[in-house]
Amino acid sequence: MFNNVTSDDDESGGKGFDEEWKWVTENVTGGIAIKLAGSARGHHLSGERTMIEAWQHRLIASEAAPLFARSEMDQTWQRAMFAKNLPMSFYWGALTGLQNGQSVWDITSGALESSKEMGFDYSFYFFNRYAGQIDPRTATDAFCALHKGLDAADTKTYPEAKFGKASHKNTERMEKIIAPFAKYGAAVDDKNGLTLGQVRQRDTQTGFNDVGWDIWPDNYGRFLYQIDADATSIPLWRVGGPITNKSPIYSRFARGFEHATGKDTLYFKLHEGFSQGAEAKVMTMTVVWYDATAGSTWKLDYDAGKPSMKTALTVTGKGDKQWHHETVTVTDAVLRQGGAKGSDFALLNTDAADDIFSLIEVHRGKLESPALLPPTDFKVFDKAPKPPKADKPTKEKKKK
Ligand SMILES: [Ca+2]
Repeated sequence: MFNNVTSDDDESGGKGFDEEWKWVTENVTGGIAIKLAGSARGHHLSGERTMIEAWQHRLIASEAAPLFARSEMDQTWQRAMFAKNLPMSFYWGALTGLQNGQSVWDITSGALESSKEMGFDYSFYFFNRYAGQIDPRTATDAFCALHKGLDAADTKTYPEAKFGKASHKNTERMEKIIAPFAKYGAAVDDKNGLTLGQVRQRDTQTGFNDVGWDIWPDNYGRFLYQIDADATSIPLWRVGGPITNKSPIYSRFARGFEHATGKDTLYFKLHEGFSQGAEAKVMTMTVVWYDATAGSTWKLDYDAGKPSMKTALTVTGKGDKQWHHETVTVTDAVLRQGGAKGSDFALLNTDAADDIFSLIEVHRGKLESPALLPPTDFKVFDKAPKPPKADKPTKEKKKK
């Protein structure tokens, strides 16, 4: 275990332990363990993009010496932002940890004891299903959780000439970035949180923000990737309206069709190594979608090694405004990226009414046990969240 031994490139201001990191990577060939400080303690925390970009490629599908990463959940889960919706916070925190490549998530005994009655134990099962899947050739499962984060530190996507100077304190720039996405549900619950580092965010932020500083911009996933996401689908936030402590976990982020602008298909491909050989394979796919409109139709197609893709599933909406899991097993999946745009799977709109999706999972073979579903009925936090640790009066205030 080499806590804090990181290269200068991976630390802000180049203040890593470069010499030590070089020694460790050259000499410790049997396996290296590191700590990803703060990983999985929330989502849209400042700095998460830099951490993911530094570590994910070393932890997942890497040909180098095996690397292993842990992080623990502290009391963050009892603070205001997390407690806004516990199952939702744990779920998207777990996805952020998985995106980092985090291998082990140590949970405090208090959180473990509360997890069943408060409905967030599902996130631990989800994390465990994927955390050990680091080699695409032997991985049993792949997933893509649809998400867009508006990263104000990204000057390529949001040029300074149009949106203003890229600085962590420039909330005007962040508001300009989020404005065009307000129609898709993007919002800022706590403006002050936009300017904070992740330690202060976890302690004091009171709600969810969809724009942030150095936050993860794309889908979360393992070995399953969406192709041309922004050109073929729209991002969605807070599906079904403002987030409450009872909102389903999936309502936080999604993507969907926008028939009016010709965005009618979500294309996905597996990691190159996941599906090998041209023979027919048994695969099980699960799609989590939001049933917004009665009569609206969509379908799931897959690459069966034929000139055109084959349909695995067709669905017609009832309009019950609920999230549903659709699971289908096929026996003739080839999945060599032979579909449109080099895809293995596609979610297609088959009428003019738009549909919304949050998660697609692929399991090698048949399901050994029924799909584990997040609880729809759980106990909500009945006491006020813990007050921030940092909000003790400062010396400055005491003088007044
Ligand atoms: Ca439709």
